[in-house]
Amino acid sequence: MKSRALLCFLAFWSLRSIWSEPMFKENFSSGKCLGNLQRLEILQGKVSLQQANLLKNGSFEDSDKTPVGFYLYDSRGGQLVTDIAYHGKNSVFLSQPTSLYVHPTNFAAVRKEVEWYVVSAWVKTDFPAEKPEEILTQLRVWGNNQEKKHTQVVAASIAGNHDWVRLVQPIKVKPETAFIHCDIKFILPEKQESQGRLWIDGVQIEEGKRPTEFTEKYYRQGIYTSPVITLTRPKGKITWEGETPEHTGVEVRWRAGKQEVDLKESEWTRWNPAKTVSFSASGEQYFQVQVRLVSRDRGLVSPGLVCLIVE
Ligand SMILES: [Ca+2]
Repeated sequence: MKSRALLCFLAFWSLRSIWSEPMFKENFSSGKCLGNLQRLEILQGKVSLQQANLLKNGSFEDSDKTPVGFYLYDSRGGQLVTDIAYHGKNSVFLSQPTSLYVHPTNFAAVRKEVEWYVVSAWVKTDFPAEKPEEILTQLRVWGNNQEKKHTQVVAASIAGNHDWVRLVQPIKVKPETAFIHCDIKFILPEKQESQGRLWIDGVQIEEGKRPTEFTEKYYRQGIYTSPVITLTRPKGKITWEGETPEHTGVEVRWRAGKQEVDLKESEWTRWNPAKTVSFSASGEQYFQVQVRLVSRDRGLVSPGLVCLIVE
């Protein structure tokens, strides 16, 4: 039963079809790629996407005069401030009707297999709205196809308030959608243009229908688990072949046991970023390798795993 539970766990983490095939043991043959890898990427198969903000700098902390990754439609109506913030030290302050846009370099790339994304932003205003129709802030979300044409527009809005309030807008993406971006629009009734002020912070785009707590983190991973192989000698090395574009990495670990049921989580080595990992498994017949593909790139860039060799 232990073995079955372990297999279920590994199947959950595995990237591709290796666990949908019957379990088999491969002989330990030098120089041979394990399993049917072809070219593994994080985007293939199951992906473990932990709490992640697909936008860079959603807290505006990376800023000079303007926050990196965003821009104001009319710069006269807004500025970066460092004395009021929902998260960190900075927020964007709008004192006139204008919009804060996500810069095109900061659009969130859409994965084909993901149906829902949710955009959220924390806002605060000192405008004392008296009527519900006096819309003061509006979150607009676009999904774009490859030609950058708008395919859908949705909006969420709130009236005046004093405390930080979160605007949330889920978006169901159409199949051709390649990017999601958004703007936060500040609208004032004409007669009261000089009375309202708006602060924006904690802008986030993430997968799913409901927003999670605001974060600046981004981390995506996929784990490939090799078939169990039989060692014919006690020492050797594990080598992986593939590519690691900027902000991505590949990590390898191994485990060994006298029997498959003896394999325990504690027997794993630490993650190792080297392309070659030595191992010593004296008397341990059963041997297995795991490779973790990691990406901190907010686009769709993934490391590629082409071959995994035990020799
Ligand atoms: Ca901030």
